[in-house]
Amino acid sequence: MAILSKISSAFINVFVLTWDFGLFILNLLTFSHKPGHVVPPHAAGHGLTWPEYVPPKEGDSRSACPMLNAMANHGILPHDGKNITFKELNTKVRQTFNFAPSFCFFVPKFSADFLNRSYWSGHFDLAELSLHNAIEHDASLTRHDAALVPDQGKPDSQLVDDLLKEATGKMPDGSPLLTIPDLSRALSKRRIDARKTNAAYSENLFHNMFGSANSSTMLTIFGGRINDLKPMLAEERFPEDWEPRILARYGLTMAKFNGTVLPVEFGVKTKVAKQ
Ligand code: HEM
Ligand SMILES: *[C@@H]1O[C@H](CO)[C@@H](O)[C@H](O)[C@H]1NC(C)=O
Ligand SMILES: *[C@@H]1O[C@H](CO)[C@@H](O)[C@H](O)[C@H]1NC(C)=O
Ligand SMILES: *[C@@H]1O[C@H](CO)[C@@H](O)[C@H](O)[C@H]1NC(C)=O
Ligand SMILES: CC(=O)N[C@H]1CO[C@H](CO)[C@@H](O)[C@@H]1O
Repeated sequence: MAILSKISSAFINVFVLTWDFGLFILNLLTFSHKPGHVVPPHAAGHGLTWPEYVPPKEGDSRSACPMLNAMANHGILPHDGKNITFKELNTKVRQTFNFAPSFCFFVPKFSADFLNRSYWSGHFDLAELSLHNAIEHDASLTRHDAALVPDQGKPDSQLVDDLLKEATGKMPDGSPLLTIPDLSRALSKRRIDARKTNAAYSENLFHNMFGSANSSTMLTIFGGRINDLKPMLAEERFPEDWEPRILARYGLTMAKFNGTVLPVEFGVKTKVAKQ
C-alpha cells in the first residue's frame, strides 16, 4: 500500500510538472488577457468587482495564508472557512488569482496528502492548513511562530507594517513597490529574529524555498504594489478594483514562478542582515 501510494504520488508529480511546463510554453504562444479582463466571467471578482468584505466572526476558521483568508472574508470561499473541498480550493484559487491550473491542483493535493484525506472527495477547515511544518513554518512575514502564537489565523499588524516599510521601489506614479531584494531582506530579518526569540525554531531548505515561494506571490500576483498588499495583508481584504497582475492566458506556472522564487531565496542572507 505504502509503496503503491509512493509510486502514484511520484507519477502525479511528474505529470504535474510536465503539464506545468506545457502551460508555460502555451503562455508564450498565446495572447495574454487584457488588463481589466483577467478574472473569468461568472467568477467572483470579474470586471474588477469583488463580493463584500465581512471580517471574520468568532468561531470562523482561518489559516496562516493571508490570501485564502481574504477569499473567505469576501465569501469566495465559505465565510466560516469550514468544510471546503480540495477541488473547490483548486477552482477558486485559479479564478481569483490566475495561478496556472497545474499549481492550483498541486497545492491542494499536497494539502490533502498531509491531512491524510482524499483530494477527490475530502473536505477541510482553513485552520487545518496551518499544521506546523507541513506548509506552515517558522519565520513567516505576517505571523509570529506557532510556538509563540498558536492561533496562526490572524496577521500580526506590527509584522505587516515592518514588511511594508521595507519597500524601496517606486511605481511610475510614485507609489511604493516591493522589490526582490526588499523581500529577501525582510525574510532574512524574520529568520534571524525568529531564531532568537523562538526556542523551538526550526528551518530547512524545503521550508525556506516554500517561504520564499509563498512570499514571492507578493511580487508576481500583486506586482509588488504596496497599496494593494496593505489591505490584503493587514485586513485580509481585496483592494477595490483589484485583479491579478499576471495576465498570462494559462496563469502563473510553477516554471515561471521559479524565476522569482530562486532570486529571492538566494538573496536571503541570514548572517549579514542588519537587525
Ligand atoms: C492553493 C492553496 C494555498 C494553500 C493551501 C496555501 C497555504 C498557505 C500556508 C499554510 C501558509 C503559511 C506559511 C507560513 O507559515 O508562512 C501560506 C502563506 C502564504 N501564502 Fe498561501 N496558500 C495557498 C494559496 C495562496 C495564493 C493563491 C497566494 C497568493 C495569491 C498565497 C500567498 C501566500 C503568502 C504571501 C504567504 C506568506 C505569508 C507570511 O509569510 O506570513 N497563497 N499559504
Ligand atoms: C460538508 O459539505 C458536504 C457537501 O460538500 C456535506 O454533505 C456535509 O454534510 C458537510 N459537513 C458538515 C459538517 O457541514
Ligand atoms: C497522517 O498519517 C500519518 C501516518 O499514519 C501520521 O503520522 C500523521 O500524523 C497523520 N496526519 C494527520 C494530520 O492526521
Ligand atoms: C523549481 O525549482 C526547484 C528548485 O530548483 C525545482 O526542484 C523544481 O522542480 C522547479 N520547478 C519547476 C516547475 O521547474
Ligand atoms: C502560493 C504558494 O506559493 N504557496 C506555497 C506555500 O508553501 C507550500 C509548501 O510549503 C507550497 O506547496 C505552496 O505552493
